[in-house]
Amino acid sequence: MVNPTNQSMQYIKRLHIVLIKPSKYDDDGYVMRHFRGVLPSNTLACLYGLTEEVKRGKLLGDVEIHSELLDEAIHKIPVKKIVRRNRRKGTKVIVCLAGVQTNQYPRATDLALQFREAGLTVLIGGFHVSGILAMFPTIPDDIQALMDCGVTIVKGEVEDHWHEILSDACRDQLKPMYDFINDLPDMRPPALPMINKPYLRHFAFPNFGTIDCGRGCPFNCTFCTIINVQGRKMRYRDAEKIADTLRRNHQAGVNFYFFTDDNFARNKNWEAIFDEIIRLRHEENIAINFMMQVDVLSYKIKDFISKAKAAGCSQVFIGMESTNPQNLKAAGKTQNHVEDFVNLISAWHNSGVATHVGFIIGFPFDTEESVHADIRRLMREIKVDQASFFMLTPIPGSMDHKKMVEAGAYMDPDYNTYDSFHESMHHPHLKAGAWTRLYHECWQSFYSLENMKAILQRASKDTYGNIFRNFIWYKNAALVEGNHPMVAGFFRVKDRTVRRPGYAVAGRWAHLKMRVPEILRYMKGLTHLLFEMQELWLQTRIRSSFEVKLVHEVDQLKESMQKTLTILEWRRSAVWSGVQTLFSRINVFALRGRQSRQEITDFWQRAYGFLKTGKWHRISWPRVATNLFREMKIALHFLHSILVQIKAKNPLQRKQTKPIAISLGLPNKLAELKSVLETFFAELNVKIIPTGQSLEGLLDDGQEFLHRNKEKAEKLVSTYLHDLKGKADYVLLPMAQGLEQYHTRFLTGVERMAHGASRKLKRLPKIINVPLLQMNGDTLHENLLQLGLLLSDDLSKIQLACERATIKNLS
Ligand code: B12
Ligand code: SF4
Repeated sequence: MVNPTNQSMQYIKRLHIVLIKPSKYDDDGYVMRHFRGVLPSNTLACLYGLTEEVKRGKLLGDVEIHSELLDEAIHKIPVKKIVRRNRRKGTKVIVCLAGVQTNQYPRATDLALQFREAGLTVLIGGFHVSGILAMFPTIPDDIQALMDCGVTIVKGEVEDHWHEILSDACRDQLKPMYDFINDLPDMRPPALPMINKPYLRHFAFPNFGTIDCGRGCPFNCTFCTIINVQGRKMRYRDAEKIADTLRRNHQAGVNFYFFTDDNFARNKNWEAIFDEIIRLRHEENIAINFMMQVDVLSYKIKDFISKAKAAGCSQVFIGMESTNPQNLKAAGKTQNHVEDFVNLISAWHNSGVATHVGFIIGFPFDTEESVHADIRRLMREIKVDQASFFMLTPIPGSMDHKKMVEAGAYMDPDYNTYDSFHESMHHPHLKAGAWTRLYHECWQSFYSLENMKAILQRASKDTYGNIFRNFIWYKNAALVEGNHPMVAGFFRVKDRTVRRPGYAVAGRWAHLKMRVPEILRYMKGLTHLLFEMQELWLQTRIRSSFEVKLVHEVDQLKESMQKTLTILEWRRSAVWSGVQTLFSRINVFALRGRQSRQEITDFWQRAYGFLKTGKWHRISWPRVATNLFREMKIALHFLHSILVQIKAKNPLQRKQTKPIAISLGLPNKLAELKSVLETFFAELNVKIIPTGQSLEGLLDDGQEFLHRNKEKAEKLVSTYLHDLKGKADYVLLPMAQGLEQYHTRFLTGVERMAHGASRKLKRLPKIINVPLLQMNGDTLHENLLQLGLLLSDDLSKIQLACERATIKNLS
């Protein structure tokens, strides 16, 4: 082994910190790597943030600091290039193997040894070394062997010590081990995780960032390592600092987050954090969305769900683990009460937040039958939107692992299998192999077409896109690629030359012969998945707002038959709807209510059968052409819906709120409605733009003015709308008191002028002509309801908005 280059600090001009998050080996000894990843590493973001802080504070004097983030799940580690860089005069490279989990430890060890052989400074940290060293008084042989080779082990969190470690590294005075496990940092002062744009570009959604807003968990689950590494005392970050980071990241296009706290519901600062995020949304128009991990009791915390939703939470991951109370008791998960599960899921669901549960297979009381029954319960009774399945694993750092070591129980000596989708120990009721099969069956049943359909049919407009997107990710990972979604990405890459020691490196030709059929199989799987997802989408897709509104308008029409004032309007809207329906009929590109692609699939199967048996003359070629056209249509609509869902998450590309302009030139009586409307719009997440007094003249003189000064009126309307161009999607023109008899004609006049103006100006705000006449009672409620239908497709939101607006302001 070569000694580290003996440069003393004064000769070091440049320090290159290479932060590497190692991957793991697959069952054939290839490194698990994907063309595009799904989740960026928060450990890398944390260490990058801390490094930039050292740099900014010049804590290493004049040494130039460069950092590089490499995530082996998506990057090939350029070992030779890194080594070459270390040879440059005045440059020192330190390799930090970061956030190493147990299943990544074998790969991390191999990388560490390669870099050490080349004489580089190497450090290794993360949950494996921290966990195992926290639980046992002696250093395990494999870690000792690494230390003997000159690798520095970092046990615990480094927020308060990063600059010391770097300075020791620069002086070649690194200790064999740094132990901070009993010195848990206060999370308020240190720098926050920082995004690195070039790194994020390697992910399917580059607008995705991570932040740990807190660490620790007060509970005591026996399979968990968190409590033994990050402690049971909750620590949290400062709400304002989080808001600053979100603001900065938003400018860089990052607006979707995974808050990686193991249990956000126990973060003592949750309310301040949510309040800050809500403030950002409303006061600075910085709207972010996020997912987070919470516990089963989260739904009982006052205001937690409503504030989470208001802050932009779109999905929660809940450690449900099992629906068998005996299992939960055995795992020390005593806070999970099975009788809470239904209430928990419906509480989040009713708020429009998708629920994703973690479910562990292989607890002591699990049998094949009981697990199948549990999954059925999960799907039919508890009705979760998504589930991730894991095989129980004795992870070093957990109480389970410690007890098994002490009892001398069997555990797989290869840590590479400790990834929660391999059997790494024996099970009392599940035989080797049967356990893995059962685990795969859980994925298959939960992600069956029927269950996905049931889930999407009960999803709201808020959650549909998110759940649908996750289904694609999960099905692709678990059932097409055969991996756990949490280690998967898009399109597996296998580097021929980088293989686990003990596995032969295949020649180019042999590698190609292996890879080509593999890729073809993958493509076939992907095509099946695409058709299945199209079918799912056709059967469950959220109808266009036009379709939804039409149904509601017809219902409302029946109710408003007695109301002379609105009847004309409803009639007009029904005629307009008719025109739109007619248009969709003659539009050959419209999907026109297609509910399934089954008929097309059957046709292709029959045609393929004829082709295979040489009866090609029996194929109807005109139908081939029609079906090809239909395929293209479905594919385009499907693609469009996916793109819309992706775009909808990015406020840089699409506004999150629907601004609405309200003419403030209202007669006094209607001005009193302002506060009612404000509450109403706030619930609907619609922003109001005050529009000045420009239409006052029109409204004061009403109908007469339109006739007498047509030209002037037209000009007024046109300027008014032109001012709003690009600022508002709608203009609300509440009617003046006393002008009831002119209402419809007046609005028709204004609308006609707006149409005239819109021909010249293109894409002007739409005028809403729901009359807001009465200040009290049911009429206001009804009118608000009508207005809500025009502005939102979410019925539950509309109802809530109506209730709040009327009850709060009129009582
Ligand atoms: C988020 C997360 C994920 C994300 C992915 C990561 C991401 N997007 O950031 C997802 C959901 C994909 C995931 C998946 C899995 N995860 Co996970 N995950 C976490 C979680 C909740 C947070 C990670 C994090 O950001 N921590 C904050 C960082 C800053 O902490 P840290 O990594 O420990 O780093 C600090 C120190 O350790 C130190 N440090 C770390 N490395 C280095 C290196 C050097 C040189 C130095 C000086 C310091 C240093 O400095 C950091 C700052 O103080 C942790 C639990 C936890 N609380 O950490 C589990 C955890 C890491 N995951 C775990 C596991 C087991 C998995 C899975 C195998 C399956 C599963 N059961 O969930 C998969 C494997 C996927 C994979 N290959 O990564 C275990 C790992 C235990 C172990 N010993 O192996 C943990 C601890 C949770 C647990 N169940 O006990 N995970
Ligand atoms: S609730 Fe989750 S984070 Fe907390 S101890 Fe249990 S498994 Fe660990």
